[in-house]
Amino acid sequence: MSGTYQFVVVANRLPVDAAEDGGWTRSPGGLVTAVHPIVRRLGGAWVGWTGGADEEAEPFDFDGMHLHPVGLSARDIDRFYEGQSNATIWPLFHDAVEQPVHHREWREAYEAVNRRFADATAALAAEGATVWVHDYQLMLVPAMLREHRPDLRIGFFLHIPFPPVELFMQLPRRADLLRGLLGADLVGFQRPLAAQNFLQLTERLLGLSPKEDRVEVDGRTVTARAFPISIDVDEIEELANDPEVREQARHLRQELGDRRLLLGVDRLDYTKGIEQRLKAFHELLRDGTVTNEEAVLVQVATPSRLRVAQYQQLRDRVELEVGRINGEFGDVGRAPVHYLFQSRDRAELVAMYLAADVMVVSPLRDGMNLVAKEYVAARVDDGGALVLSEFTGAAAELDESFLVNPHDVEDLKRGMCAALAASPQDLAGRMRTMRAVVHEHTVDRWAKEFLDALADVS
Ligand code: ADQ
Repeated sequence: MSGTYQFVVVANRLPVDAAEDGGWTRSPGGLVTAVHPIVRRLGGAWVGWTGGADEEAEPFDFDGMHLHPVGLSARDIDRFYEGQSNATIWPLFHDAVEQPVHHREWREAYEAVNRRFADATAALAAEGATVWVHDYQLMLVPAMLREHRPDLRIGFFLHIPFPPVELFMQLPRRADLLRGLLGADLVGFQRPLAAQNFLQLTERLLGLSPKEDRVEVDGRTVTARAFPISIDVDEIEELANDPEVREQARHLRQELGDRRLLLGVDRLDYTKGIEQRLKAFHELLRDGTVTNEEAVLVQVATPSRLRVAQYQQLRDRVELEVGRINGEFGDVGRAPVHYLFQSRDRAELVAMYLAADVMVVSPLRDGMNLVAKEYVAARVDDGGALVLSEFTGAAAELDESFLVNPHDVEDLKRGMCAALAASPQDLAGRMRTMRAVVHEHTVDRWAKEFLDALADVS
């Protein structure tokens, strides 16, 4: 059975959020911003979950896209989303910085939900259509789709890192997952090393013979290549030039007095190195390298995956550490750490980026990290300093930042101090170079390069 859509995007979430008036609004975020115009231009469809439990929403049209919801029950959310996706695959693919948890029922739910996504997609896609599947929640979809619809051109993009062979080998039913990805014609990764890991694994696990960026499987060729994702630079720059946003940034600086502002902005996730950042700042205060009169750390942490045990424990540890630092070094009306367990809108984020002297991005492992790129795009004044973990995909492009190893607190402290001590001329030079990189490589270009390559390889 085939449908009528020539282009179908398949992602865990639909590109919309439920609005208060019962309707829908477009979700924020680079992926949606980049892919929406393409889907709209091609009159395409998007298959994904609405984010609610047990929802049997009917397909609907939104801003030129046909949206096809896949309903998840409370049990699916528990096992497929919070379990297999976020407590097994997510930690394992991030260097196992938290212990991955393995459960048979989770794997079964993952397979069943992937099957539902694949079936919905197979029914929507026209003969010979292009399908673009996204991310670690849906790694079985390419093979499931190809089984029914060998006529389709299938691309897959992984937003998170792909682990080294030895780590991937820990996964129960690991070959199934690998075969799932091999259903695609083109498998895209953030970094070349991830593509290499994937190709090596096809040799080690399935006895295939990868050559350069390709591997032959079942008489087909699968290409694996890096397509580093980026951001909507124009959107960030527009906000950064908006007089209201600039006023907000000035106001923020005034509120904090003449202290230097260090900033962290992340989902509250153990891969983001928030604890390491706090520890480094704590030690700088303890050593007397910085004082509460001189510097302040603002940490914005978006609530994320709150029902997963590892995230609840992380929240407790982070809040304990913030309390400790403020208790030890704070004063009435002057706390060294301002911790916001909140999501902020884009304009407010950009105002914070503009106000920050030092942006600290310290993940233990991160596929790309868009916050680092957003900070650079926001600094239309060429000001500010970026401290960036070597373990992010972004580090390969933003090598004029202060690169640090966040596993080594001493090195993180060194990076933060170097950024605080650097001269304005040095910082402006670095920022100009990084801004040129981000300008050159936008999220539109990323989407175009992936889709052009998909058209070429298949
Ligand atoms: P994430 O792990 O979610 O993405 P990141 O790339 O930093 O991480 O993107 C986060 C986005 O959320 C940014 O656009 C940021 O502005 C926004 N955000 C973060 N904290 C916020 C807050 N408190 N309030 C409002 N907005 C906030 C995954 C991978 C990354 C990869 C992306 C895209 O883990 O490695 O870069 O997908 O592929």
